[in-house]
Amino acid sequence: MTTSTPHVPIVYSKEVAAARKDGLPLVALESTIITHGMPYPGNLEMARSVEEIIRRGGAVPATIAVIGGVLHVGLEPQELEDLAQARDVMKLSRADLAFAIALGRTGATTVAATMMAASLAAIRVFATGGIGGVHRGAEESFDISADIEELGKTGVIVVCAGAKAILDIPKTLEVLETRGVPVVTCGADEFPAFWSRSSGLPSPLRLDRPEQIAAFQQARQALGVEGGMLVANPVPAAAEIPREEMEEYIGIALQAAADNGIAAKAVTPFLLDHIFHQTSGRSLRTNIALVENNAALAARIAVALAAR
Ligand code: PSU
Repeated sequence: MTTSTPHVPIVYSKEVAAARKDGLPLVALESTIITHGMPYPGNLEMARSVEEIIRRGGAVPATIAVIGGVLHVGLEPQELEDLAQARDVMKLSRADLAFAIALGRTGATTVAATMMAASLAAIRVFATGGIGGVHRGAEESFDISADIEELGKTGVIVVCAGAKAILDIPKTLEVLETRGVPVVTCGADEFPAFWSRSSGLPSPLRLDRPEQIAAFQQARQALGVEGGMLVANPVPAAAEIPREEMEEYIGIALQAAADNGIAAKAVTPFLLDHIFHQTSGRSLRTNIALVENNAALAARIAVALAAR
């Protein structure tokens, strides 16, 4: 009988393996946004352009997914293309990442599962669109994303455009605070609301330069503080959909979700898809613009961390 902890085999893409060897800054990317967050082919275009933006920023992209039970950190171009069109892909979080690995399944990683994989691969920065959080009506449904718990535990910087406005943002910020997760908005006093620059809520912290964010994270580690940091990066003004307008779409989508009995993991993809159809695709263009913006900032943070 062996008492040693078994290691999860990780398959690195050629590009990521070379970057690890050369000590280059890496930025993790999730795959649920590709498989459950956006329709094909917009999802593939987004995934490719985000990787390219990270390269242009002087870092190396590592898109994370489980393919046939194997944890991949960095996908080859064909793997990315296949995943963007795949059906019956699991949406993996902390509760079932190991399930997919053990049972040979294919699954996309959410923010929570991507943070776990990034941490295993010693990647310190991760770019996404918007984290999951406390859902509206959580006092009844108990629906709180596992992303929040993961941020409290795993030491990765997550760059997002705020919490998705479909959530209860004040409660999301409350729970993040309880879990000891710093919420830093870059370049604004207000915490952003994904499609909109404004949430009506002040950001707990503000920093305007990637070097400051890197210094803050390093100081947390020196203090022995566990867990990640949430960096909120408001969507570029040219691409935003104003908050009042979004609230209308969200109200209609939430009602449709209730009418159709949508629950648990299916809620967020359902709402995103409903809003995509209501806005005739405009919400998707905003979503892509904000992820690209986050990728650029994440690359700058990764470069700043590597220089310290
Ligand atoms: N950002 C996007 N689109 C998405 C997501 C993030 O622009 O679809 C995904 C992330 O994978 C995140 C998930 O972890 O939404 C949240 O799902 P839930 O609310 O079920 O925890």
